[in-house]
Amino acid sequence: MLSWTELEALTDFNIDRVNGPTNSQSRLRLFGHSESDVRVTLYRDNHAWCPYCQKVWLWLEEKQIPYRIDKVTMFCYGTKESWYKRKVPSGMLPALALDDRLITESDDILMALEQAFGPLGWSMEDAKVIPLRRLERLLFRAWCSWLCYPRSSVRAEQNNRERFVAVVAEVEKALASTPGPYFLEEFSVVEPVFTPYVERMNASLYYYKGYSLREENPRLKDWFAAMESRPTYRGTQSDFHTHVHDLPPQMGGCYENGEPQMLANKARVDNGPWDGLPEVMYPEPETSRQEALQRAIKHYKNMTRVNPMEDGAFDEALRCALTLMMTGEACTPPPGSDVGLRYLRDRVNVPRDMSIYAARRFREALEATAALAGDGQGPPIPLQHRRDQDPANFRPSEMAS
Ligand SMILES: N[C@@H](CCC(=O)N[C@@H](CS)C(=O)NCC(=O)O)C(=O)O
Repeated sequence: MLSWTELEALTDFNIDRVNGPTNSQSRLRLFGHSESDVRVTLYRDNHAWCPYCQKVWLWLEEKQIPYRIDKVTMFCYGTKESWYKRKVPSGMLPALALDDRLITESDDILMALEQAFGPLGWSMEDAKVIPLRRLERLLFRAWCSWLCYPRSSVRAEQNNRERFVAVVAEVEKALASTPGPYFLEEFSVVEPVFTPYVERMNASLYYYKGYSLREENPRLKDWFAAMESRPTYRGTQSDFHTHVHDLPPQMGGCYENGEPQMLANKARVDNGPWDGLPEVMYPEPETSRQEALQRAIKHYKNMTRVNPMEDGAFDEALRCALTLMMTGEACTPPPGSDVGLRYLRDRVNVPRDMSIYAARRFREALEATAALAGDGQGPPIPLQHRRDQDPANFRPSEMAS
């Protein structure tokens, strides 16, 4: 098992958070401008999970508007910051400060940004965009009706599925009406409008219903591929594991249908193998392992503190997993590591902690090392809240730079 110093020598992963590719750790984005050009502050959740925040985030990144990011705790993760409640008494996210104006409601935010910086392709209020915004809400409601209510009967489950699939057919038709992969002739504001929930639908229906939105619908498949060709989207993109375990407290519950395909999908998202899941299809970057290692080194003290395993033993177990990830050499971790390592495997969050492929390699190494210790699982992921992920416990450690 390698020491922390030896592990540190195996990664030089580093990105320019201010001017480089879209990433969830930035606090300031300049796109080559100077700091005095910044007119915008985006208030978004610590977890880079809030869908309405992702919509505004993508828009700002696509338009390359210089902005600051202030991160706020969502209610189900911990205590809302009092400075934020003074600004936005409801505590709702996102909010955006534009010069001296504070704006809430993601649609109003996008419209204010359009006024200040011009539209992203077409305006939110363009006659082409309005029906597509309506279609997105229709799809959202059909998804909620299927996912978020316990099934009363096999027939009711079937009806909900059919209603959702019928709205998806409308989405396929809209995508087919232009020659390219996007909703309008070119990438536009319609993509940030659809992206957050289509991404969450793809994950949650695969896991809770055994339905693969991305694989069963050719136009959406092309649309996802086109989105994944953009570094902006890649930087905001989450994975199935993160979404399916973040959604239940946010949505007031997600209900499994218990069908064989659903059960197989669920086992795969939770325990692997993760390669090949229809959550990502662009080729893996060469730096994925280095990225995972760099993030683990930065945060291992906090990870150790919150882990149910005893600190010294967890430190060793984690180094075993990281050694495996970097060198391919398996090393047997201390007894009890199955629980400690699987606790962490279940709490790697994308894109908050690292990007999608880095998380895959990290989870894979955690699982393979845990399996050498036994088949014990960590404490279950809570369904009513996610205070196991309270950002107050993850303030940068002394190691952090
Ligand atoms: N209609 C609002 C919806 C925003 C919303 O529902 N935000 C949720 C997060 S997705 C929120 O801030 N909830 C409070 C919290 O979780 O702390 C918008 O479009 O901005």
